Amino acid sequence: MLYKAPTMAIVAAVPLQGESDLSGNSGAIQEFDVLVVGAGFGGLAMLHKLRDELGYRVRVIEAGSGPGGTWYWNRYPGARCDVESLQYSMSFSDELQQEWEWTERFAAQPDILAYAEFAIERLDMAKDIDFGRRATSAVFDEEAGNWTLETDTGESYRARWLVMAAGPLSTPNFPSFPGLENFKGEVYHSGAWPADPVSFMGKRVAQIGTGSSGIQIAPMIAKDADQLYLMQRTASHTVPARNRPLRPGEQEQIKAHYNDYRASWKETIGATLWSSIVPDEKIVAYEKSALEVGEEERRAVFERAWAFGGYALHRSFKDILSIPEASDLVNAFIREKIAEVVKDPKTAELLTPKHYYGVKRVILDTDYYEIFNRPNVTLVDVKSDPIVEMTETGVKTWDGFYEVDMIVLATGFDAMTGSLIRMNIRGRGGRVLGDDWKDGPRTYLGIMATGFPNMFMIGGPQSCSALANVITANEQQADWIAECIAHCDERKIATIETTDEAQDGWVNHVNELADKTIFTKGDSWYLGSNIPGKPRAFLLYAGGFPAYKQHCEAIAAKGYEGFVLSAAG
Ligand code: NA7
Repeated sequence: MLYKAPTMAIVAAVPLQGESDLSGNSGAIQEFDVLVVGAGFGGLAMLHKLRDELGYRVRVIEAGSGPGGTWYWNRYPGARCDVESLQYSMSFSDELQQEWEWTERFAAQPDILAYAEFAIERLDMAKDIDFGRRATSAVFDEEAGNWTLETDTGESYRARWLVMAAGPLSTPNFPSFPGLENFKGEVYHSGAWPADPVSFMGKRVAQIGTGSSGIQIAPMIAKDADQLYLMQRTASHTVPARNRPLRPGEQEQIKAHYNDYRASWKETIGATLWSSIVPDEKIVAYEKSALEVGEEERRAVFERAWAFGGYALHRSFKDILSIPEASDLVNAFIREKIAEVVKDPKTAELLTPKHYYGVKRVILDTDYYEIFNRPNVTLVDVKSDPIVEMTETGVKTWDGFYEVDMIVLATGFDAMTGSLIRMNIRGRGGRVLGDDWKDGPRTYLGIMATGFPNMFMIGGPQSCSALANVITANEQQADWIAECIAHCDERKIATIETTDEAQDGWVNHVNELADKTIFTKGDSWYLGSNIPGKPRAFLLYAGGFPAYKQHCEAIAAKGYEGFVLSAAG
């Protein structure tokens, strides 16, 4: 098996908690005020806020050889953001938001990566980021009240404050297919794609997985490969992105009033407007229920949303994502759309999602259904005919064998908790975060966990994170954390930690909110159900960005209610 990842650090090879060698490092310990794990957009926001606005000595530890997090690792062809470029951007520096030029409605991975690189250059951040080092352990010293962090390259760092910004979707899921190690061809994972170009030209490729990554990469493979066997377990909901170059004036309009626009986007549940480029409200009928209008009006709205692309369909009616009957109506519409494009009725039927619209992440695609009319693309239903093993030459299912030169795993991530659990994080009394979370994550605000003083999370479980515009959600948390640290330091507070009671209350609140949504009516990475053995628990805060922000602000305003602040000494 030839497996290639962007750097030598293969994510799947990170030891599980408790396995790392805590004794191996004899080098000098580097001291800082704050350590930040991860130089994705969360880590960059944290560095900026703490260093440039508050004057802290900060060091960011990053496994990749450059910034960008998700956009560093997910370099697969076709990777593109599903939030419009003008909204998926950092707000904390006016220079950045004015100087960077977006070119397309939805930015492609190379553009977003270039944007992250531009940001660290423009804001002189690289000098405070240690690239190419994966944090393997973080241990709290109760007596000293500080954290010691170690890396896979043998460095040790110490600081009173620790911020985990390791990314909600950063630990690739490598399903344990028997025999994969015997496969003689190339193997790639979408979430750890090599920096060097991968050619599909003239090859037979088996692609496993049809989530966001799989649906983006499949058309790119299909156009070059001799044969693509697309192995689908569950048909996803995917709608056309209708990506296009930004038109003259669109970017200028936003840039002229960026802060006002951002303020209005933050008022929405996902901190994202369904579109910022055509504020023509006639495209959607958001204030209406899909059930209260007649068939003709409903179809007209669906058709307009489909033609406009992006998440217009999400916003077509107010209850699309909350009422099963409304979801059924969208499903029926999508079924027709698939049947219009895909010529083979059996394939069209297989591609038709059977679950409620929105239970799993709805995907934005470019010409996905069209590939199934190509002679070199075969949809393989690995739900009814599951993968049994990989051999030296291909993929064996119960009923078939697919001889291939390359296997592409687009099998997703151990989301929200995977990266934190794999790090050896030890808090008070040596308690291990992974043990505390064995039945599902437990946090307060998704920002801190009981027993782990002075350790904050950005994009942690039970926060909005991936249910919102992630950059905006990250920035809100970075601001809150920075203010909390400054609050403690001004008052000579040595440690801040959450109480069991506050944490229990938050966990219950998060679960109650989730139970009211459609998200819990199926299986998805939102619930951890994509990873065998992972406890089923809703991993995100489903109350919307404005409510989450309000909670955070109210708690801070009440002197950090639910936290215990202990004075130095
Ligand atoms: P996803 O959305 O978790 O998709 C993973 C896909 O891989 C999905 O189709 C899975 O099928 C499939 N899968 C996973 N394990 C297997 C096995 N063992 N056999 C066959 N198929 C399998 O990950 P993505 O990377 O596409 O997207 C993740 C997020 O990134 C996305 O939501 C955006 O927020 C960005 P299943 O549906 O579980 O039956």
